[in-house]
Amino acid sequence: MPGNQHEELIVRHGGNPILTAAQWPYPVNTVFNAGATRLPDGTTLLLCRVEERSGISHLCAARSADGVSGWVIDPQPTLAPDPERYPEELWGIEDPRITWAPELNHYVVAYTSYSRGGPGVSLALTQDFRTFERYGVVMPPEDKDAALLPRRIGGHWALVHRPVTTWRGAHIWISYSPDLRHWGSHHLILAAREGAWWDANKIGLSPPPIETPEGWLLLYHGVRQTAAGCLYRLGLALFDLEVPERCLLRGDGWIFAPEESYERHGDVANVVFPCGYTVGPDGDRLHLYYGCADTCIGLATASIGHLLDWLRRNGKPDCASRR
Ligand code: BMA
Repeated sequence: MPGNQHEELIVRHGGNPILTAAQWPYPVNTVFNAGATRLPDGTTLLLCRVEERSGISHLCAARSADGVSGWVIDPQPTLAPDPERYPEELWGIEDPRITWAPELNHYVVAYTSYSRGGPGVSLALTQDFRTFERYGVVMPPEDKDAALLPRRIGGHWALVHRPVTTWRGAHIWISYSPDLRHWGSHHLILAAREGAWWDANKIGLSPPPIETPEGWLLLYHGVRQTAAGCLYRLGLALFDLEVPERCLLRGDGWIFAPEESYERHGDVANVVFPCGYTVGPDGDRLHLYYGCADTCIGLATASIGHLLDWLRRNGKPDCASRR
């Protein structure tokens, strides 16, 4: 392919952005970084991060029959910070990732709870996105970008997350738990690269891992720091289904990056940040919901088969790409 032509694996919806603050039934600053799921009746539910004009975020559900338009937005916050009972939510709750866990007959929402301690990972369980049972902080600060795998692995629940240390960058880890409350067996599963790489120094899980016959497909974001600010882009990696700490393949180049004006301009420029997806009835069509420049919500589609095919052609075992 000549010049700047690249395989377009992730295709933006022509009507983007599909959700903006202007559609909200109450005054807000911005809406972005939404978790997503398809409810049993086929409705697409987005659990949106809503930033108020205080800077504090809460979560608000938006429902649509076709996942594109006709959004019915809750008339008030669906899950608001509750710092009286959960002090870790003092400065708000952000960036939810939703996992349907059949064994629990509940959705498990992993979100960032933000307070004086820094951002940490909290869990809440729900069946209807109207009432929630909070489990509190499961990964203390600084940690975020977490999602639960939908089933136990070797008898334990698995949480992918992104702790930050002062030691050379922020990498993706996995931890295991018998009960969603007590976590251990921590493993680093994907490290940020170094130097000029697009995913140098800081990476994190984007939406929840996608289960495929070939492994857990992980869309992850890389944060490139430049003189003009940060650039958030997306890459792909594949992990073993039964030993998810084993990385099978990792792509070198990014596959999605801010290009459109609504991704390049906003409260935080140059950010594409998917926190959720739904899968079409064919089991292959991915509807990816992503925050654009921390200001609005976009939709893009991809084929899981094409993503896997790209990884087969462009990916390497991770040990080879660690440079
Ligand atoms: C990350 C998260 C996201 C946000 C992004 C860009 O650290 O906090 O919520 O979209 O920064 O500001």
